[in-house]
Amino acid sequence: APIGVFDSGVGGLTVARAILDQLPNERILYVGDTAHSPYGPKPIADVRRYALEVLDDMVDAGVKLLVIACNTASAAMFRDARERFTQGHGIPVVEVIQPAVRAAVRKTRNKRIGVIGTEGTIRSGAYEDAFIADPDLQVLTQACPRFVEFVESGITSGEELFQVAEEYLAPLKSSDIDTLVLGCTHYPLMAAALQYVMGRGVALVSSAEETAFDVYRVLVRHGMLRRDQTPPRHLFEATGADKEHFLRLAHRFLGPEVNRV
Ligand code: DGN
Repeated sequence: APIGVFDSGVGGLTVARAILDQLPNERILYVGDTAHSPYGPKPIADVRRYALEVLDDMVDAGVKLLVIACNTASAAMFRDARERFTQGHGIPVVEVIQPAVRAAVRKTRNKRIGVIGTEGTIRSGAYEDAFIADPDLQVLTQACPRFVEFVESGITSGEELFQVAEEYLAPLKSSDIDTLVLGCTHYPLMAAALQYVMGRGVALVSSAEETAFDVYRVLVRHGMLRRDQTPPRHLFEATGADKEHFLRLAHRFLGPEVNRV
């Protein structure tokens, strides 16, 4: 059975990419809810409803594990997904917030951590909640809504992006954070620009990479690693009508593995 990787659109392909790199023997069924993307600016209740509907379909399609590869969806409905699919069907659910938070806690030295994400993610307070175990931590959050547009139009460097990034990140820079969580699927694609603006002294945490480590851990724990050594086949699907657009963007996020939508 494949690993089900779910996102609001193409962004979760950065998570799929990390899973393909770290677990090259696993099969992936990817579904991007392009019919309803972007999730970032939408009310949390709507995001929860859309996401649960797609996850229901993925469970019907027979996935062995669900990965909520979208920060906004994770913030909106991770607990609902656990209740519905893990308790209800015995299917483990991995999301993107907690793996990144654990990595940030390991990395920070001065206990000042920044988190950037969509409006929905930041407004939900999900990151602050996830960091709460250590009361000494100072968590500074910043919504960066325009980054998604930039990345989806292929702009991941250059003067205009640089200026917007300077503006968004100014409060985090002046608060002396030493660790920055990239709390949105699109941000790993502009990591160089973010690293440049923040300076090399700030450690970036990619939730994509950390989530892939978590997928491995959960597969091992449940005895679910794929044993078949034949090359795995993947499937990449989108709920929206414009499959061409999805495919074009998907190649940018994932590379040549996107073979069918
Ligand atoms: N996938 C979304 C996230 O990680 O928050 C970003 C895209 C969006 O829906 N705005």
